[in-house]
Amino acid sequence: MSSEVSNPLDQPDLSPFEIAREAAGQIAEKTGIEKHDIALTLGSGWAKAADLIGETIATIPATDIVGFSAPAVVGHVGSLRSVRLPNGKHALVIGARTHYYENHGVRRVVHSVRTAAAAGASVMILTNGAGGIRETWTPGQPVLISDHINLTANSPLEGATFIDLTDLYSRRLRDLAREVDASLDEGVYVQFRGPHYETPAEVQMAKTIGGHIVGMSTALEAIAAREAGMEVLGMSLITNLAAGISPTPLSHAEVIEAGRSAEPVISALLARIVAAL
Ligand code: 8IG
Repeated sequence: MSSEVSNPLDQPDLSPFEIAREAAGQIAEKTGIEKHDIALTLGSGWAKAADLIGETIATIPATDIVGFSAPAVVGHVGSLRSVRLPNGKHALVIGARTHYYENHGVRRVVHSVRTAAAAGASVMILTNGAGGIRETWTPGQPVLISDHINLTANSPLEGATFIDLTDLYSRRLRDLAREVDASLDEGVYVQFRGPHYETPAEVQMAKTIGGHIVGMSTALEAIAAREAGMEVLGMSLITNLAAGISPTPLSHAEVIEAGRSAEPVISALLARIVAAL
């Protein structure tokens, strides 16, 4: 049935870290850049930042690199880019996200993050499009992630790996982002499995337990980034008000359109933040 070739991450006896090191080696070979200092995962609405942060040295289809899966969503770009920043450092731009709702297992979800760490990145910038719970937020607004609540009932950590998640979303990086744009608000990101959006009752639950943003991607990735020793900056583009917060139903088309119209502004913002790192 499936035409997809086998992925070594699906073999439980192989180490996902070893596969990530192999992937990082392939990236170094194909880009000619031995070390990438920072990495960015660009979610819905953020893709243009790749063009603004520096000079693209190489673009590789993600599926040419071991462990990466083909993207599931039309409109998601499945590429990895090596970008030289104005300060001479190198950024690995990940335009290929595997979502938890794709049911390929959590190892595949966090492979790009582990690969970025193996490629040398000490800062991981995770961006996404998400729903907003705070009534004061409007579609098209970027917000910082201050913390998360992981409602996937899963973890990228295997075995008895106890990792501290205090200050997971680095205060230093959030402060730095606000030096670039003092108006940036922040909130707690709640990761649901998806791919359905929440019911209004689920959004009320998320609000009651302390959430401000609802999404389907970033919490699991952030945990893996912390395990790998990276400093994490999380940013959400509020593409829609969460179900029941807005009187109108959610539509994927509207979400895409909000992302498209906000893209130039938030991508320029992200480029300025990267320049300030
Ligand atoms: I874009 O309202 C986007 N992604 N869970 N809820 C969840 N994920 C999202 C939403 C949303 N909007």
